[in-house]
Amino acid sequence: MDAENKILRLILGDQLNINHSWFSSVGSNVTYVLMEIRSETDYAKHHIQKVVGIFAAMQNFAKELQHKNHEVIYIYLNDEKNLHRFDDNILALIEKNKFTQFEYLLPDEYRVDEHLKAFTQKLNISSKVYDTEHFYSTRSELGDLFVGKKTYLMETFYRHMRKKHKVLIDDESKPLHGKWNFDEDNRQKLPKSHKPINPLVFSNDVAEIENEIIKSNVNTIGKVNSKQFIWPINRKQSLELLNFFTTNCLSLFGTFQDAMAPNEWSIYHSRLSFSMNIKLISPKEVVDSAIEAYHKNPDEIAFHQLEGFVRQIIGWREYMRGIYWLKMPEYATLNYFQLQEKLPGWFWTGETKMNCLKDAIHQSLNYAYAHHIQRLMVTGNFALLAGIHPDEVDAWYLGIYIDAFEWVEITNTRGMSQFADGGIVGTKPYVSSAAYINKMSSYCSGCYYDKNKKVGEKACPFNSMYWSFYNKHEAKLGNNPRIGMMYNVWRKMNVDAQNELLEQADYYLKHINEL
Ligand code: FAD
Ligand code: DLZ
Ligand code: SF4
Repeated sequence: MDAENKILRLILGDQLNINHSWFSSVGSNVTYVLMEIRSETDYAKHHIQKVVGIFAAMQNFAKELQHKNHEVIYIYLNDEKNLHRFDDNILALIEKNKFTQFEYLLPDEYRVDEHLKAFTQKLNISSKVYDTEHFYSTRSELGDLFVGKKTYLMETFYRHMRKKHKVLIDDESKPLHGKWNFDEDNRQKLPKSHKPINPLVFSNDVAEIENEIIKSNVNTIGKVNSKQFIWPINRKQSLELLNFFTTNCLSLFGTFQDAMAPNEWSIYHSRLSFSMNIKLISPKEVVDSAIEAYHKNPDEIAFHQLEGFVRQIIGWREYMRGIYWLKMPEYATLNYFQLQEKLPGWFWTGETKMNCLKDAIHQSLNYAYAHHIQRLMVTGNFALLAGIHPDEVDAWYLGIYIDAFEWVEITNTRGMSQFADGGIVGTKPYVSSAAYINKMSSYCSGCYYDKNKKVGEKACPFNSMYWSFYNKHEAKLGNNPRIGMMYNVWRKMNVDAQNELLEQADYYLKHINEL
C-alpha cells in the first residue's frame, strides 16, 4: 500500500464483526472510527437497553481492536467535539488527521446507505465500500432469484439457500430426511407439566453508559438494570449464549416455537438476534453450531427441531433482508388497507386489562425482547385488527426491541405482521380471535375478558375485532383462497349476529385506550 495513503475506516454500531477481513492484519496507515451519535440515537425512540447494549458492545469492540494493535478513534456521546452525524464527524477527522482515503462497510439500513453514498460522492478524497462479510446472501440475491416473478415465496428462497450452502442436504441436493420443511411436527402448546428453564442472562455493569445517555437527554423507552445488564455485549458472551441455546433449548425449539406463557419471557428461543444483528456472531456460526449439536446428540435433538431453527436463520432472516433491498424505499410507504389509527397509549405502558397484551408489552418494556409469536400474534395481531397506521406500528417495533434494525424490523412488521405490503412477504394477514391465543398460551385463563364471549360485557376484544376486520376488508381479502373458509363462515352468519359483532368491535375501537 502507498505509504502516503492514510485510510479512515468507519465501523457502524451494528458492524462489530471481528472476523471481518479488514482486521486480519494491522495496517500502520489505517485508522478505525466508531461513534456514538444523536442521528442514530434519535431516528427512533429506542428502548434504553438497545442504546446501552449497542454502546457497550461498540466500546468493547473498540477495546478489542486496540488490544490487537489497530489504531482506533472512539467518539463518545458526550465528547465536546462530537458533531453527531456520520458525515460531519468524518469530515472533521479527515481535516484534522489528513486522511487520504475513506472506507466503510455496506450499511444494513437504507437511510444510512443513502447518507454514506451521498457523502462519499461529494467527498474530495477517494472512498471505497466493502461487504460486511456477515450474511449468507448478497443484497440482490433474492431479487435475482425471483426476477420476472410476481410472488416471492420464502420456501423457494429457503430451498435455494439450503442447496447453495449445502445445509441439511444430501449429495444429490435433496433435503435430509426426505422433506424440506418439518413444521407440521412443531407448534405445540406447553404442557401443564412444563418446567420453565432459567434463561442464561449476563450481569454486565453498564451504569456509566446509562449515565451518559441520561446526561445527554436521549429520549428512550423501557427500563434497564444497568448494574446487571442481561444482554451479551461482546463476542465471548454471544458464544456463551449460543452454547446455552444448543445445550438447553434446541431440543425443544421447534416443538414450542409458537407457544406463549405468562412470566416466561423466552421459553426455548435463542435470544441470539441482538448478537447476530450487531454481528458479534455470524449466522453461519449459529447454524453450524446447531448442526454440530444435533450430530453430537441425535438422540436428544430430533431433526425437526434443528430444521425449524435453521429455517429461521438461513430462510427467514436472509429472506427478509433480500425483500428489504429489493423493495426499499417504497416499502416504507406501503399501507395496503389504508389504515389511519394511532396506537393506544397503553402500548407504551402495558396498562391494559387484556392479559396477553399486558404480558407481552410489560415483558417488552422490561427486557426489550418478546419472542416471535408474541410479536406476531399478540401485539401485531391487535394493531392490525385495530386499524393502526403502519408507520405507528413500525415506530413502536423499531424502538422497543433490542434486535430492531430496519431491514429486519420493517419487513416483519409492515410485511409479515401488518400485511401493509399487500402480500409481498406473506400470503395472508396474520390475524386471529381469542381462539388462537388460547390454543397457544394460558393467558386467557387469567384474563379480565372472557375468551369465549364475542359480544356483551367482558367479551374478548379480539373476537369481535377479528370479524370486523374481515368485514371491513372484504373487497381486498374476499377472494384470497387462504382465507376463503373464514369468509364462508362470515357470509353464513345471520345479519343480526353480524351486526352485533360489528357494533361490539366499534365500541371497543372507540374506547381503545380503556381496554
Ligand atoms: P429465535 O426464535 O431463537 O430464532 C432464531 C433466529 O432466527 C433469530 O435470532 C432471528 O435471527 C431469526 N429469525 C426468526 N424469525 C425471524 C423472522 N421472522 N425474520 C427474521 N429473522 C428471524 N427480528 C429481528 O431480528 N429484529 C426485529 O426488529 C424484528 N422485528 C419483528 C417484528 C415483528 C412484528 C415480528 C412478527 C417479528 C420480528 N422479528 C424481528 C423476527 C423475530 O420475531 C425475531 O428475530 C426473534 O423473535 C428474535 O428472538 P430470538 O433470537 O430468540 O429468535
Ligand atoms: C441503533 C444505533 C444507535 C442507537 N446508536 C448508534 C450510534 O450511536 N452509532 C452507530 O454507529 N450506530 C448506532 N446504532 C446502529 C445504527 O443505527 C445502524 O448501524 C444503522 O442503522 C445501520 O444499520
Ligand atoms: Fe387476550 Fe382475549 Fe385471551 Fe384476554 S381473553 S388473554 S384479551 S385473547
